[in-house]
Amino acid sequence: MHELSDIVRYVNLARLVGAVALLALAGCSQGTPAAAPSAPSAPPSSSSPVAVPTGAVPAEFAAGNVRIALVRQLSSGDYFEQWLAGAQAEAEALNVKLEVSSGDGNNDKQALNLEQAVTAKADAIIVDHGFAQTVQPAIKKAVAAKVPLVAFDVDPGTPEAVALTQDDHQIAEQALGALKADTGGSGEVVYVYVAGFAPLDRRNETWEQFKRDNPGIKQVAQIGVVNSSTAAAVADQAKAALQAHPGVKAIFAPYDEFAKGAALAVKELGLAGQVKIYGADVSTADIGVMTEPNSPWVATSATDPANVGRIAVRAAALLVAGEQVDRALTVPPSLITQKGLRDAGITGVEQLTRAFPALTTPEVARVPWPAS
Ligand code: SR1
Repeated sequence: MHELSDIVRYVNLARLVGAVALLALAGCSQGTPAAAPSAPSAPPSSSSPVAVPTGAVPAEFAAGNVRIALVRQLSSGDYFEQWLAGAQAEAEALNVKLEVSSGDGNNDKQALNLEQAVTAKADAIIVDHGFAQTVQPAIKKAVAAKVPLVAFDVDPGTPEAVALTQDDHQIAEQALGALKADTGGSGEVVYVYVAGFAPLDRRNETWEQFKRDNPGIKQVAQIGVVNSSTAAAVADQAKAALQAHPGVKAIFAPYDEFAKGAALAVKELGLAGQVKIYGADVSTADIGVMTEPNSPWVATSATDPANVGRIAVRAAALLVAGEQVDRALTVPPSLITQKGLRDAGITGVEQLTRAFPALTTPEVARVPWPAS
């Protein structure tokens, strides 16, 4: 039971955030519904799922017999840790065994992990990031073996799989909208990007269009690296770029590890008054960086990664149960500003999701049976 003072505090918090933060929310894209590759006439696995009457917990879930393999390309960094925590929480709620592997940035290892998940006859597989050329051959095998598959942030190369994404174009649009508002649409910008990661490639499409639409914006340097210490590596690169281009006004860094690295560089060079950072993603640590005194990181566009992890597991569970799932699931982001966070006194993701209820999307891949 909430205390009245808690409710008043919450309402005030929501009002404050609503007033100062730019909310740019889109509905979830509802693509053509896709049946599970297995559903329901061709069961996907030994667990023999049947069509589920609404409201009844499917027998294999009640018995705790469902195994979902989560095959990851990357696992380090706030985004990936939060995403996993959400996936694990949803798996527990649905009484599913989540078998997690990570390539830790090694694409061959991820492909091997994926092959093993197919061979081990997982009831469903979630592929989390990855490069199309390394994961698509094994995804084809999963489809041929009638293992239902959810692909997050990687093109599965088959309409049989459910493709889950954040709205990456909107993520970039929201961050760049803030950049444009602050710079007046002109000035030198450092861009942080690594090609090949599907979400970054989509954000890059928006950046390229943004430059065409705003000829006053001059990209003076492109930097970027993705590895197990992305932020530190980007900090070094950003320092060099800022020293080579002393007129830079803004850094577009659409991944939180990029933005954290850029923030470190700006602070170390004493440029916080001159260079502002526009990022993507959010975590409690990110909120700490954004709200600390003199932080150059002024805006980020984000979903709640834990919520996205939850959706991936729900979508996979629905496929196992032979339920219809939209083939394309897109999670909308919210724009979170430094000012909004500071004004509302938000210090962590839990507070943030209370203030931005749109960050939680229970309607996406809703499971029609009760979860614990
Ligand atoms: C290396 S790709 C990093 C991105 O993946 C997820 O989509 C997160 O939003 C993050 O920015």
